[in-house]
Amino acid sequence: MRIKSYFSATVEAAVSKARQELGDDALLLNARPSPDDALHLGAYEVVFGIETPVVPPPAPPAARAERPAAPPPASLPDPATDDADSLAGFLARQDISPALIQAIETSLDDDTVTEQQLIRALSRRLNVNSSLNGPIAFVGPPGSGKTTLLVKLAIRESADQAVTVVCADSQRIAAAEQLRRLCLIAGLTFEYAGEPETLAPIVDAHHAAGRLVLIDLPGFGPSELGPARAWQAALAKISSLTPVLTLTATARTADLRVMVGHYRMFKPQRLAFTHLDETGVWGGVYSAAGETGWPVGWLTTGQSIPEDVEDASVRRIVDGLMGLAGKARAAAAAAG
Ligand SMILES: Nc1nc2c(ncn2[C@@H]2O[C@H](COP(=O)(O)OP(=O)(O)OP(=O)(O)O)[C@@H](O)[C@H]2O)c(=O)[nH]1
Ligand SMILES: [Mg+2]
Repeated sequence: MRIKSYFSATVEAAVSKARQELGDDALLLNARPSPDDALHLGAYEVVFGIETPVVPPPAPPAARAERPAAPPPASLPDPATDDADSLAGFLARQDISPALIQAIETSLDDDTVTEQQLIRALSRRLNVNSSLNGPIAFVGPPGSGKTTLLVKLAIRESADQAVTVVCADSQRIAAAEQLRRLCLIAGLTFEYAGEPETLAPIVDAHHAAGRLVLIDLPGFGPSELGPARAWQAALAKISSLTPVLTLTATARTADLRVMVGHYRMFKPQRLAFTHLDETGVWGGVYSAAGETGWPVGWLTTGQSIPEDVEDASVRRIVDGLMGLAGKARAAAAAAG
């Protein structure tokens, strides 16, 4: 949604100016006396939102710690040509954390590791859980794809159970309004918790009515510890809550570890990874999941709502890690 302000001597005149330019579909978000520095433009300001494609706005550039470019999927170590370091080298090329590389090497304890042994060793450190029971809150860094994931799941799940989307946000009126519009279009029940103390009663009421409740929170930057604490305290009052830490798969393993540290205060019980369409390196996903032990719930692979989301599976993550998905595609393309 694009936001635009109009100023005039009266609210009515400002609204009519906006309607002339934007048409009847534009949404009135706010009307207020003009701030001091805009008084020369008119005594009143009205703020309108104009619908753009039905996806949330792009993340601010600083919000993600991305790799410069996604390297192609790493190939499996070839015992015939690689030296004794090849396993560690292969795992390091996938950006698996040094601690996990060491643990995996130790567990294999053999210089001649077969592909199946490696797959088993990698798989042992992963858990997955995509169940959608009880209230679920999506937490994570700004722009990590929380709202997009929530909407994808809400739409997909609404075929099987009643879903309520709760927007927990005391500041970003436009973001809340955009989510409300999305829910309206998708036929989902929408609730807005504008203050932390309103959140638990809203969630508990919808949960008690037998509905799946999905809670959208804003991302909190490093300087927003105050609001983050307030919302964390609000989440702590919700019974049977599952907080899902939503992270971008394009971030480096070391950066993901820092984000996990920041968001531990929300007591995440699961992980979700987004932007998998933008990287061939799965070491961040693997290391965050392997080091925390938190089950991975979902993987997202694009902006399309609701299509670009899949339930996580150990097989999918390990295949991604070993480049098997790419290999299988290449083999299929060559065959047909
Ligand atoms: N390519 C790609 N883009 C994605 C994916 N998931 C989300 N996006 C895009 O990333 C941007 C940010 O997504 P949001 O869902 O708004 O992120 P957010 O975490 O809710 O952002 P804040 O609420 O501002 O913290 C949007 O442009 C999304 O369309 C994905 O899996 N792949
Ligand atoms: Mg959001």
